Amino acid sequence: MAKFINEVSRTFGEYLFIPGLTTSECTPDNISLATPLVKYAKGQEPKIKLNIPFVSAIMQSVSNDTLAIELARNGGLSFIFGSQTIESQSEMVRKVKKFKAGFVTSDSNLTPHDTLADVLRLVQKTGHSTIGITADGTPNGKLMGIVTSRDYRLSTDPLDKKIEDFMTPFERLTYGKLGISLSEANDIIWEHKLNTLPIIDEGGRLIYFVFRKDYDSHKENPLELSNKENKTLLVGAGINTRDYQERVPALVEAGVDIVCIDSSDGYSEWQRNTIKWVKEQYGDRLPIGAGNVVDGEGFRYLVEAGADFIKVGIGGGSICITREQKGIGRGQATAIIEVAKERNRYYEETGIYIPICSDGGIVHDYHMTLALAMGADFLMMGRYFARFDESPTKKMKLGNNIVKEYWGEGSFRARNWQRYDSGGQENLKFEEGVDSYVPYAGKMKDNLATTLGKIRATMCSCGTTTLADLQANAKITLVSSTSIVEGGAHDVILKERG
Ligand code: RVP
Repeated sequence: MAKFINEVSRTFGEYLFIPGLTTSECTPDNISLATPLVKYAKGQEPKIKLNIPFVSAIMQSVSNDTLAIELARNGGLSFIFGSQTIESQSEMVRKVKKFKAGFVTSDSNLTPHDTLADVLRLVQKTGHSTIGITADGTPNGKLMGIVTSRDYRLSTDPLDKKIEDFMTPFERLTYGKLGISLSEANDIIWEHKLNTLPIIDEGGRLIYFVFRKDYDSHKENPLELSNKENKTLLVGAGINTRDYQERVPALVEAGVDIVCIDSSDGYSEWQRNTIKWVKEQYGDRLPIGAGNVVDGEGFRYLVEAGADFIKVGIGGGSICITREQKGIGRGQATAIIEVAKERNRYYEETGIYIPICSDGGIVHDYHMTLALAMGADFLMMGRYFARFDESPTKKMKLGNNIVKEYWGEGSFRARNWQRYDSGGQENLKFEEGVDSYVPYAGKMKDNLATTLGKIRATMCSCGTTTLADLQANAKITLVSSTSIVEGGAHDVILKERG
């Protein structure tokens, strides 16, 4: 007979916190949101820790290189989506690893033989007024000169004037050599009253520009998640259980710091085989996350196969219709609570702590704090990040609202059949996700400041200053549906905002 679990499976909206004693130490500045990303033995430090407990979803509409750079600069980590070719995914990883705060690859380039008309066209297209003039017109070609708006006069110069006749030529340029630090570059900028400093390699090729205005932004990111030795930002990548033997080596070559198997249902022999192969090839040098699971049994299976963290959640994602289509899943809060129980048992038995990641289903910011208190070490979010400037999708007007596109990996649009693979033929037979819009929300940094501010405020109310403390001491209560109504504004007539 089938096994029945009679306990109702619940989600975050059904719970609230009850305050603990807020001591004088519980102030927002004293709160640390640092959290382990990978497993570690009792008494030791995890090899990678996040500075904020957020990772971005392994999705086409969320995690590209632009979002990954911004999230790492703010203390979290992205897993670059795997439903693309090995080459393009590796290229995205490479871009994140190459990113150096304040050092920008030139996106506007021409050759000395192009004309003023070409300059105007390019300025119009990119909105950038500094143009790198290289021998072959590529961003990293041999540097021949620079053109800025100060080099031409539209009222007198003919449009067919050759760039070589008005650019600031290489001989008259001040430049920096590849390898100099940002503060050294900035000293040169100030000393020579420059707006832009080109950085060249020993072959005279243009590698970066440093712009005067970029310097301060570097100082604004105290939580940046980077490799302390080589100063690169950390980045992860999604993989599947089909082409991992080709994909993983290419990602490693590109510099990836961690991979994660991306699947809606991770309790499978395919995942075990993938984890084992990665561990045989790379040992501890390449951590690997696995999932998704929703109970202790699935958790233990993947942990025993060697996974470094476990991702939890089936069917709770905002764009996900897996529960409707296949009838599998579990309320996200119950899934986290159950897996966390097994994780704690495993820790008592072995002395190995396995971080768990709550994936999907976050609606309000306090749901994040609940997930963390229920035992998640960090959260994976799609919808939350898709709303920001840095996500890869189109921003558009829909009626009176500004929105961004957001689609599931199981939609026909993404066609990520590997994520929903049940073995056998390689195709997507039915959709498990939808194509949608989300309200546009602006810059990631501003939104993170508000969200993290709320998490810190809740932690202060709970009388806790670390996430481990929150997991151990939070008091959480179930609420009735009537009290949920009471939680919002009620019995008043709301005034229109703004
Ligand atoms: P959310 O943050 O609620 O938007 O959920 C994001 C999560 O949803 C992803 O990390 C992934 O686990 C899941 N997902 C992605 N695509 C689909 C789908 O098409 N069903 N689901």
